[in-house]
Amino acid sequence: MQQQQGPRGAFILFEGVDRCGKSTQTSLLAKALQSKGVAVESWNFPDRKNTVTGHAINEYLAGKQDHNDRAIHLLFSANRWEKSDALLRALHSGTSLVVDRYAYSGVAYSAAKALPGMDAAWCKAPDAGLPAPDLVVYLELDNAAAAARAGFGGERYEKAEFQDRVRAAFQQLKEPSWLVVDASQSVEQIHEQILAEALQVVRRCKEGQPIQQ
Ligand code: T5A
Ligand code: NA
Repeated sequence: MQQQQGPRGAFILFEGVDRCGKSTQTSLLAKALQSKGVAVESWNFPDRKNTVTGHAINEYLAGKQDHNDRAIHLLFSANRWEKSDALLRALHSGTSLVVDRYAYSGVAYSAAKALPGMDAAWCKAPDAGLPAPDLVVYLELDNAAAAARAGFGGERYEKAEFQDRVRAAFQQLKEPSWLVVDASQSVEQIHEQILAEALQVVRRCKEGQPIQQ
């Protein structure tokens, strides 16, 4: 597909296990970029509200509805595809997106189930071709630090043993280009490390760095 060139917004993604601080850092970064004159929106996946798949995903996560494991994996991926045109439109219109979870979560949480026939390669396949983030910020939080944070709610994946497997799955997915931040630091310390890098990425995208897939 012919890539549109020219100035555009940046796609900055936060990934990590539950309670690593994604929501906190997503909103801090969006506010900081905005205060520096960057047009920015905060998004999160799964989008439980504005999509056809969102309702089913919400019911599944809340434990109100069971689904075949492959089917729910494909629904999470479809949830990203449903938003992909709007995502590209936003970037090309010059709006940067600070996003809480995306395809790496999709693979890590499904692969962590360790089910036959659902290895990482199978899990990655339906996301192939999605617009790729310009920066992946991985908030690294070990078990002890995660356990010290506010208790898990009742959602499906919020169990310590499963989170360990998710963490291991993320380690397998990690790429050298990721910004890995020690998420046991203070909110402010974490934010400062991310902001510096994010500003550089925003500048490169403004200069027309093409969107990867
Ligand atoms: N999923 C998702 C899939 O299975 N497949 C997929 O394809 C996708 C996209 C979504 C669930 O769906 C799964 C993964 C998830 O299980 P969600 O609604 O996005 O769930 O929920 P989470 O992302 O897990 O959100 P959490 O609320 O668990 O965690 P956050 O956003 O990482 O953390 P945050 O910022 O809310 O902070 C958690 C707590 O820690 C404190 C905060 O105040 C809060 O109390 N905190 C800190 N405390 C000390 N030091 C710091 N530096 C702190 N930062 C935050
Ligand atoms: Na969150």
